[in-house]
Amino acid sequence: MNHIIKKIENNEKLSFDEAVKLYDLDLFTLGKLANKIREEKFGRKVYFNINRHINPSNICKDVCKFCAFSAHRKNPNPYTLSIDECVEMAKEAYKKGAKEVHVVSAHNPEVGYDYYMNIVKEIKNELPDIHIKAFTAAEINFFSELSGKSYEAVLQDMIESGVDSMPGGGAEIFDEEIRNKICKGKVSSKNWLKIHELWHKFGRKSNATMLFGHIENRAHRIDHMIRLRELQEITGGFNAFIPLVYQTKNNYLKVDKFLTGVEILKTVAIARILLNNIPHIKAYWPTFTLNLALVAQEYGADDIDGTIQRESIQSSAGAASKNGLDMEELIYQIKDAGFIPVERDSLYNELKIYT
Ligand code: V47
Repeated sequence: MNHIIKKIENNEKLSFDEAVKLYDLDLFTLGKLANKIREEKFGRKVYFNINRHINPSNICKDVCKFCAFSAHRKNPNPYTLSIDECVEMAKEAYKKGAKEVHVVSAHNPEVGYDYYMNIVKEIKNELPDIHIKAFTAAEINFFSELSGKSYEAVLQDMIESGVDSMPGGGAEIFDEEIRNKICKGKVSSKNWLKIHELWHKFGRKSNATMLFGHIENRAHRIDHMIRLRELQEITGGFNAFIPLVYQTKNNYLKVDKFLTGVEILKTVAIARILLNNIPHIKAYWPTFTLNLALVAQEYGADDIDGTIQRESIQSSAGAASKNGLDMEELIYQIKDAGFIPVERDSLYNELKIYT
């Protein structure tokens, strides 16, 4: 184990086997190694943004077992927002200080390709200053199937419509066997990575998620992170890695045990160590709980996401993010945990430091 620790201290790249072994370290040793990297990069800063999630429809052609958002037997409330409703939500959020809208939808084939592009176009027309982070690689794969256009053409349309950056959703777990069990038929791992690679080649930034705490094991998580590390070596286009803790309610993917806090924190710390080439590690508070997301800042994370205002995907499965979080509360909590809250924009430019 000592030679692995030495490699980390010397900033050397770990192999797959070495990375899996990191889980055998105790939490404090791992945390110390991860925190050193975090503090060298960002000191005691914790980044957050003022944002608003917009989820245009919950009608989905896909059948991911972990999803409680999609309208199905357990959640029989299908909805599709009109473009005007989406624009109104963005305007209302902007008035409250939001700098970003985060648009992610279920894959609804009935509304057509233009519906998705027009949501972005209309928001951008009304609010040229707001950053639009929109459409996961899973949606882009769906748009390509729906329209018959290539990934490049879809991405080009997104840029012309006003999308600024891409969120990291749809990655789930790259291991093909697990992926087949939890979200068969959705974008393949290879294509998820391809879409982000193309987006980066257009000069744009994106995030990368990993859904963990279901039927995957530690080696699957390491494999996932290494595939991201390899793409980042080529493009440098990922801003943040976001490990999403699996929420267990109202869906069809049953797990015996919820992840322990220790396992979650170890995974954050390993992400910080392994993904040294991705600038930010986000402990997304809705799936961590705010308390654990703050503790995770001592274990390698430097970001907590934002105020969110409204969120339907994870909250449908049990996360406490339905109505977002008040900014004053977020700032208070970050300070009380001994960190410096820094409001950032979507590309991590610092907007305000709350000393
Ligand atoms: O890919 C679905 C996840 C993701 C559950 O880029 C679940 O800043 C936990 O893209 N338990 C979509 N997670 C959300 C997403 C996202 C979220 C936060 C920040 C960013 C970013 C992107 O939601 C999906 C899926 O992995 N999800 N169901 C669940 N039961």
